[in-house]
Amino acid sequence: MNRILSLLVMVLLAACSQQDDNVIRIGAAGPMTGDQSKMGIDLRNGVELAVAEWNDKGGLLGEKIVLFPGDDQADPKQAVSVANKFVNQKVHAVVGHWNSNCSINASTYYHAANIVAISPASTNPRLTKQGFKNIFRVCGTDDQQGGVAADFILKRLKPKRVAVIHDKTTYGQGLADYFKKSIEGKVEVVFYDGIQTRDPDYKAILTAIKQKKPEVYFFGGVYPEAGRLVRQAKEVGMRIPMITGDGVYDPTFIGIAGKAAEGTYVTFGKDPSGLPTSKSFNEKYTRKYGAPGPYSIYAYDAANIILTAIGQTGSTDGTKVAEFISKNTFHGAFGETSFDKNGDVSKAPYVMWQVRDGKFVEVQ
Ligand code: ABU
Repeated sequence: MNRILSLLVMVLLAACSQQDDNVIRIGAAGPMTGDQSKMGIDLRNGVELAVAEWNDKGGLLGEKIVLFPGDDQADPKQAVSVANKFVNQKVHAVVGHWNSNCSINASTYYHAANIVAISPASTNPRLTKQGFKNIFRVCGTDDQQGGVAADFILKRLKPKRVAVIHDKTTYGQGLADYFKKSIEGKVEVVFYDGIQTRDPDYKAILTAIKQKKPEVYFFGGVYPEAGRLVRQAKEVGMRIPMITGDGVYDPTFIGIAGKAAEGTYVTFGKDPSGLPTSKSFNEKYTRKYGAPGPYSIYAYDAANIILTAIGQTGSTDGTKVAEFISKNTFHGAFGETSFDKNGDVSKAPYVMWQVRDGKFVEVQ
């Protein structure tokens, strides 16, 4: 009897794990849980909307498109588990990941399995410098935004003394280092150090920064830490602005920091909401999920690029899809996108934003 029961369980498990081969499988990977989950959910929603639109029009190559979400928890080790899961699930292409260290780790597995992956948000230059023809991104890179931040403070704020801190991640430290390289020799860098992510108390390092009397401090990192930093900077009596990067551009940062967020400078792309091409995306996204997050539109365009490439090549073969993506120009909600030989976007104009009256306002 026990043997029959075991056999029955095995048959049931096999049936459950069987892959439906008559669908197009698109992965959406990012931090769906944890303190950066807002970004992963924004990303997944953008992909889900694109997939729903294609399915409403009849699917692709006569097949339905199915979304496979993957939660990497903003953890590069977890990103490898997600990548392995996608390989086992025979996912055809991936939109993701959000964090640069997750994208870089996972890209080795996508490359080995010939799966096309487009990151909507990972900005560390290393991602596309590995020689992987199947790896792309639709955002800019940290050497570009670090340079824009440096240029802005040199021309507009004109400080003599600057402090630089980072969260010790591939993204945060990389961005801080690009910024530092761009200002060195022009202003004095009076403080440089890393913080621990998820640490609730940054007052010791902020007090050490204050003692060095900088006129501005740069932070390479993401919005949960940035929110606590500016809030606690006020508490230790610092009255100088933070300058930071795209990982902080979200209303959640202002929610965490409260009034202390006022005056913070953030580099990010231009606001796409006024573009005629983004109108339909904005309306549909808002109806379904509420206001789009900063990277929702990037994820939506990335998914449409992949689905267009599959449709136009008539194939889910990674090599054919990657080749089509690298050779063509795509017209998405954000406008025109084309890629250089590394898989980076040809145009990525960063601008400077500042928190004013509880909102991000473009100041450059
Ligand atoms: N670029 C936004 C933050 C995510 C990352 O690149 O790690």
